[in-house]
Amino acid sequence: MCTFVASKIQSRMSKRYTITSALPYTNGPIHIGHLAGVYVPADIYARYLRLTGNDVVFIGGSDEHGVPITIKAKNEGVSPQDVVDKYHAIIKKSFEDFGISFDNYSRTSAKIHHETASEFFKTLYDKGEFIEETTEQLYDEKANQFLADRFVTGTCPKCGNEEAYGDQCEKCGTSLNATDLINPKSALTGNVPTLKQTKHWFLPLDKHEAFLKEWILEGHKKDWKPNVYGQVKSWIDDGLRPRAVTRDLDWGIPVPVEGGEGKVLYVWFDAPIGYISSTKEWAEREGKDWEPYWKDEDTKLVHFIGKDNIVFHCIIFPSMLKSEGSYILPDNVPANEFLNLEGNKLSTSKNWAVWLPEYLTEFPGQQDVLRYVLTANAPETKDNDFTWKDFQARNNNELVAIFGNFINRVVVLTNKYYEGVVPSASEFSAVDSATLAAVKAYPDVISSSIERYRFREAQQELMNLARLGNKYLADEEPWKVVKVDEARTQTIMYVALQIANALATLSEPFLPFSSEKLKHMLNTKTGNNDLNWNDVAQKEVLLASGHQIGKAELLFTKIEDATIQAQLDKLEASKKANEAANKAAEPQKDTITFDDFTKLDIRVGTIIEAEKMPKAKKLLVLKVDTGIDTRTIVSGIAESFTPEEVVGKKVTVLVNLAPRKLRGVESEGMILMTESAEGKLVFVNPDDANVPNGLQIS
Ligand code: B3M
Ligand code: ZN
Repeated sequence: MCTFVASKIQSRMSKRYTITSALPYTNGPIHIGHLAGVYVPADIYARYLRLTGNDVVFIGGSDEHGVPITIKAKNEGVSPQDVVDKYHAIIKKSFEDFGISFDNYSRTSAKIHHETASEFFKTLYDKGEFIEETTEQLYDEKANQFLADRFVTGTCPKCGNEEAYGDQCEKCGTSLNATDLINPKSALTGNVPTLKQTKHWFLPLDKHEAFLKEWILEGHKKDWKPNVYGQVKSWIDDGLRPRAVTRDLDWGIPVPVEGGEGKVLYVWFDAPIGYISSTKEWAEREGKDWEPYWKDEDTKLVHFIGKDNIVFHCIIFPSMLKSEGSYILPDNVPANEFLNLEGNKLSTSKNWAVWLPEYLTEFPGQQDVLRYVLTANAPETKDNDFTWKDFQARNNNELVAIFGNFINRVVVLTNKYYEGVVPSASEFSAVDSATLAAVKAYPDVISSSIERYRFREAQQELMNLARLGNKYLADEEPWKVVKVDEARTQTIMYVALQIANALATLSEPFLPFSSEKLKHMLNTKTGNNDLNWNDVAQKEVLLASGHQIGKAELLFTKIEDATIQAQLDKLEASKKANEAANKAAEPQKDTITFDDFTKLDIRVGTIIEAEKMPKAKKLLVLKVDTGIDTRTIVSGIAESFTPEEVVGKKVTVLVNLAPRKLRGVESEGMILMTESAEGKLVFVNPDDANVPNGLQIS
């Protein structure tokens, strides 16, 4: 195995890589699904490639155009620019906080992007790569504008859902054209839209079919992930059609050609060009040339995305690049499937998510734990589930018990026995030699997984190295040997310290914060002991005898049950709130006249006594001070309140309801109640206000 390893490393030459990760829409913060599907794997890949000496640019940025952003702005009564400014800052900070090591994080509202995307469109236009077509689109006469897909709602022609959107029915999943909707309505004004002619530019994907077939279906059958390849194949097999790349909207990049007034580039036309503009921005800042990163055939271009973006990155963007003519095409598009949370789909609108800013306040300093769990459970080949119990178990049983425990023992014992100075080894036993040889094999084992985009497998191998260290110490028991054999103890500690420093380097792509901490503990940031990836396999000595290490700090800390329960409770509350919000409201009753209303005599009162009605589960017998008298009211609230809980409560009472007997007790009025989100009865009451009893409610 070892000879194979060495030869493989020598043959791996330094290369230029352009790594992109999907530009998140800037209409909300990001959550664990984004991190697991796109940004953590992309970051592992980028960090690994830098550590192995490659020329890497890792590109990110915010996607600030598109209809959802304009809708959010409208709902909040602010401008789209306000919306994107707010979330761009939040998202950018989350990425920094979680160690996503972008070389540049840009935004599509940046000038350089507007220029780049405009120019790109212009080039394709001048080359005659578009077809122009005038079609009839829905138009809102009142708002004076064409209605983009999301601005139209109506009845789905497939399933009858009355709230389908112009691009999709969320009930049955059918993808629609706005003109397919029955009884369409403008989401802007509620008006019935009219049809009006409008001209748009289309990218004739059908013309690129042959090239796409050859490039992907034949060229990448083996190296692209089956989920990606399969989706692309089914799109191509279905037959590709021209796709509009402009929209009638006022938020976006203006169409830069004659007849384009009042129109903007389709968000999916401009967004991927954002990768190019972000690269340009980076190159300008760094004094580099951006072009080799996008135009040199030797550059490897890799797009990290979620599965909902596959068609855009594998069919549409490559067709754009190919039409332009001077760009390279992606070498791979390792799209992931989706991450679920506690068995349910992550959802922004249902607040079913773990938001990164919130995680960080609740688990300060524990970014690596989340990175670790998301990689261990990455939805690489199928949708996967994040559960808080698994989060806790992986932290406590793996990071704390294996990795952390090994490092802690090594550092503590080195300080205890040798005042922190790495001892020298005398003779290696067979176990020592085998252990050191095994350590040197890890860089290549992990590389091979990373290079095939198998990040969970790669991280498992990293943990196997920590396991190896843990087992070595447990088997060799230096804490016992130290009593009888000084030289042997030194050798054991020397070997263990070599493993610790290998871990400090090899963990960097996965656990960057812990790697940094470990390097600090081992005091390898300066001098000769900070290893790169290949050093671990190639250097004879990984941590030199005589080197002074630092003091022990905890790398990971145990997460208690109560902490996990608090997270579960939070999700439970989201679920309840959703159920309440989704509960269909009762239809309105028949209208009443004002005279009808004034017949009701509703007063403020206080419950002064309460007891259970014998043999009735639901009933309490109450004495209520109504301000005009004290009367008996029988109320069906015993399943929501104990008698003790209600005594002293202010309530609203309908006092002129005809008395009626319940279980032999005459009830002289009714207490007004409603239901909480959890289905518990609650008083409709002036509880907090200091209102005198008897006050009329009118
Ligand atoms: N903003 C969709 C998304 O966030 C879109 C990605 C653009 S990548 C060029 O899933
Ligand atoms: Zn439908």
